[in-house]
Amino acid sequence: MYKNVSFKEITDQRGSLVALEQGIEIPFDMKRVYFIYGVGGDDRRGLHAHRNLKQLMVCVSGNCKVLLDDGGEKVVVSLNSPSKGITVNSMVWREMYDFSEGCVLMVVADDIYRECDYIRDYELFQEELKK
Ligand code: T46
Repeated sequence: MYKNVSFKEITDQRGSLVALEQGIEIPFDMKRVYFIYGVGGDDRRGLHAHRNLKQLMVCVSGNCKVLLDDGGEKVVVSLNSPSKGITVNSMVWREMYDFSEGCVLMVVADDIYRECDYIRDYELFQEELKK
């Protein structure tokens, strides 16, 4: 359903740097990067699954929680470091919540934005899992 990933931090007296390279830290062909920020602490985002999309999620600032649900198991992952993230497979329901002030969630995706890849209804998600 998901995998924890850690990135090398290059740190000196000026601070730290993390680099993500396709084929090394990013285990798929990268087609899109987007950022989610300015989310209120009581707001919940996601609430959908993707039919095909694979993604890498990293909180590059602040922290948030991600509920992942493959229809059988549910797990909650805390994203709280710019040097740690998760890769999330297709057909996983996700909900992001508990965003800290100043949280910036970076997501790298293996495809461009296609609304037809989204399943935004939980019952439909369960039905499609059975196919
Ligand atoms: C995901 C989680 C982690 C675009 O026009 N282009 C884009 O690349 C994206 C991602 C979204 N949009 C539009 C579609 C909606 O009108 O931006 C609006 C907000 O998107 P959405 O409500 O899907 O945002 P989240 O935060 O619920 O979900 C997003 C991603 O959409 C989704 O793929 O896995 O973050």
